[in-house]
Amino acid sequence: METVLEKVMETQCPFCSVQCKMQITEKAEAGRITYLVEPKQNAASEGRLCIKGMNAYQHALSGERITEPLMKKNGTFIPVSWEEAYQAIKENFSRLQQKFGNDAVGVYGGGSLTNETAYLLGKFARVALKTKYIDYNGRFCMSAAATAGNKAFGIDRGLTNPLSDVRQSECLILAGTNIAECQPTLMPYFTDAKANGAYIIVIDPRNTPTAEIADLHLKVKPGMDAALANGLLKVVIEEGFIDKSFLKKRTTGFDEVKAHISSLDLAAIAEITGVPEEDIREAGIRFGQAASGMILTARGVEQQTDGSMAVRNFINLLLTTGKIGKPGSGYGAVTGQANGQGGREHGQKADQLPGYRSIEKAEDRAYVAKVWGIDPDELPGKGVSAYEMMEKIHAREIRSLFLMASNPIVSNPNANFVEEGLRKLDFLVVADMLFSETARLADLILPTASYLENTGTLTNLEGRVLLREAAKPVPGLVKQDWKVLSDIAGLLGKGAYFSYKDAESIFDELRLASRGGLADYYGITYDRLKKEEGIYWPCPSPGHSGEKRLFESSFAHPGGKAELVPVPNHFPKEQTDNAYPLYLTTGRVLGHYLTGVQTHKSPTLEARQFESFIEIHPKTARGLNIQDDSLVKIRSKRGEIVVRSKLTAAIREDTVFVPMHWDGVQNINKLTSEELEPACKMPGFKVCAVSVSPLFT
Ligand SMILES: Nc1nc2c(c(=O)[nH]1)N[C@H]1C(S)=C(S)[C@@H](COP(=O)(O)OP(=O)(O)OC[C@H]3O[C@@H](n4cnc5c(=O)[nH]c(N)nc54)[C@H](O)[C@@H]3O)O[C@H]1N2
Ligand SMILES: Nc1nc2c(c(=O)[nH]1)N[C@H]1C(S)=C(S)[C@@H](COP(=O)(O)OP(=O)(O)OC[C@H]3O[C@@H](n4cnc5c(=O)[nH]c(N)nc54)[C@H](O)[C@@H]3O)O[C@H]1N2
Ligand code: SF4
Ligand SMILES: [Mo]
Repeated sequence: METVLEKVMETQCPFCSVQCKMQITEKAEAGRITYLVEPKQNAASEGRLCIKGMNAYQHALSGERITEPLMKKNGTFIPVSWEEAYQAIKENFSRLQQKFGNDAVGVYGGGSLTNETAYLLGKFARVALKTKYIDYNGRFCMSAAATAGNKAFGIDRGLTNPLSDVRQSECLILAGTNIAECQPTLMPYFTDAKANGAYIIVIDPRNTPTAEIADLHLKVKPGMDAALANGLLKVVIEEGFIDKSFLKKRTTGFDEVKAHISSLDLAAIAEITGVPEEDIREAGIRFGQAASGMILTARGVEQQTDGSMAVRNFINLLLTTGKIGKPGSGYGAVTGQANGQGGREHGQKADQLPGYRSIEKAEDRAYVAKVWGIDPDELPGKGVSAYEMMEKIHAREIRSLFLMASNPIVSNPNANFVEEGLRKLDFLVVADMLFSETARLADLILPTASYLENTGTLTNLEGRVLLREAAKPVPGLVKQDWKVLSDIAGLLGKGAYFSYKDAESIFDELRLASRGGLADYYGITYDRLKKEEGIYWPCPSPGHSGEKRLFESSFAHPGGKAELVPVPNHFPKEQTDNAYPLYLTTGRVLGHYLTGVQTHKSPTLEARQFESFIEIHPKTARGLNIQDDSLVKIRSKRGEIVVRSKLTAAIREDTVFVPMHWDGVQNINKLTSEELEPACKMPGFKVCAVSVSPLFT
């Protein structure tokens, strides 16, 4: 009888911010290998998995993994040893830094990295390379909400409440968040809330599967959320749903907001937002009346050239009605990537040191320099945001880039410009497990571990820190990200600062570096994480249980008060005209993840959706002579792409939607605009002006 070999892997999904736990069983039987994926009980996902999680083993175990270092020689990738790869890094970085200064080498990270790697990447840039240029893809993801949270509350944590609060909430506003496709395992929280009698308001230019559960859907014109929130505030204030004692005791700035709102006209807001006045009124009354309420925003509101202010206006609404810091009442920026939360706390951001410390504050620099064993004066200053780094690459100020866990040619706005810049680099190093469109441009590719092979912590959308242990050894010559960073630092003569024996030893240093900071991880240990179902930060001491619900008695600003601020009715700069008559908005579909590098390698997911598409209203399509299921050309001032049409009345007539998961001729970011939000430097991915025409006439 043939023996059946079984290998059981306990892990956590590598994709979105819920961080569902799962078990993958590999069975070798009769010459065939099969995989059984089962969800595992854990607090956020409550034992659910979505289709991406079910199939996440496919890319990690696929034959397309990069398993050895690859160096481009005469235009072709040739396998090389790690020694040769490292030597090339040392030579090129040293040569370019000697010639053009330390800042000639830039570092670019990502929100799928573990906390340990994200922390180490920041230290690697500042201590090993001594460059000020480091930023990461979270700039495109979380930066608007982060800026808003910091300014309004004095702290930025995705959800201010645990997810379980959703079920107790009487009114939920879901603004620019498509949870049903982007965090699918969270949907039962919302359907249960509805079953418990909650009133659900969805704000989105499209009827998404999330909008399906709404009692009221406000089909807003792209980019007009700040104005819509002003309308809601106007109703709330005029109808008297103001929590006066909360405003007085716990906030500042309401009088200015009230004066600003009284100067606005509701009918005009209805006109500019494209939402009927009676619907704005109904939404305001429902939210104002409810005894508890939560507002969740995601990229629909945030990826705008006024993203941080639009979020602040929704926070104004929460504060005005006193709906925060209580069971069933709070704010949530629905985080995106697996470690979208932790990845933004520990120093990958241009102006940031671990624990949300600031690279511009003397006491923060001194504290972190002490943990790192260096002189504070050796720490570089702040660099620039992700897209601004691409501009510096274009201008040849940055000559070499070390890229870990991102595919910027597809995910940056104005992608043609970004690609042009990256091609000019003297030396591009990409650390990845798979070939991305950007990796193909690299001079050197370093093969790194997938989630199955890399131990580390990730912080989910609630601010709950979870430990994901490696489930199998690395394939081929692959190394963990943290190991690669430590090795290179050693080669650059900084080994004494990077002598880690494992991920846990990095985490222990991160605990110290974050101690006393806003995102304080000091009390969290691997031992605790193995026993508990995840621990919320801030957790300042080993005996502390972690803060599930923030702001119960005070906000994080000195003085303890939250800040309201008047927000103008912002209009996106790029408006439609005769040449570009439609608004383009962009986003996601259930079965693919970000630039698709991983999910396109999954046959199951790929079979569900193997090409991109444009959602266009049938009436609009008719006017343009566009048939359903036909190829169309979409053009903006910056470029053009070709995708297939999908006629649907689910979208506004003046708007089209294209997902972001495809590269090359389907790369939507060839069309999007480089204009950045002034405060947080978020690009306005969610609106630009385009023309659409049939490819064949
Ligand atoms: N399946 C899947 N899940 C994912 C991801 C993925 O790629 N695929 N990515 C993960 C990541 S990193 C992130 S950041 C999150 C993103 O999660 P979401 O932000 O929920 O996803 P998006 O589809 O980008 O945008 C959400 C909605 O905003 C709407 N929208 C567009 N313009 C506007 C506007 O002007 N105003 C308003 N109110 N809404 C607008 C879109 O129609 C869309 O339905 O998802 C995470 N989960
Ligand atoms: N038009 C438009 N553009 C957008 C958005 C949008 O809504 N519209 N959304 C933006 C948002 S929210 C985001 S988050 C960005 C994301 O966009 P990107 O930063 O490009 O993210 P990914 O597509 O996930 O690319 C990640 C790469 O890292 C690799 N990788 C995954 N895990 C690891 C790891 O642990 N280590 C290493 N070394 N590599 C790893 C993957 O194989 C892949 O090649 O896109 C942004 N771009
Ligand atoms: S993609 Fe998100 S919701 Fe789906 S299984 Fe993975 S972590 Fe869970
Ligand atoms: Mo994201």
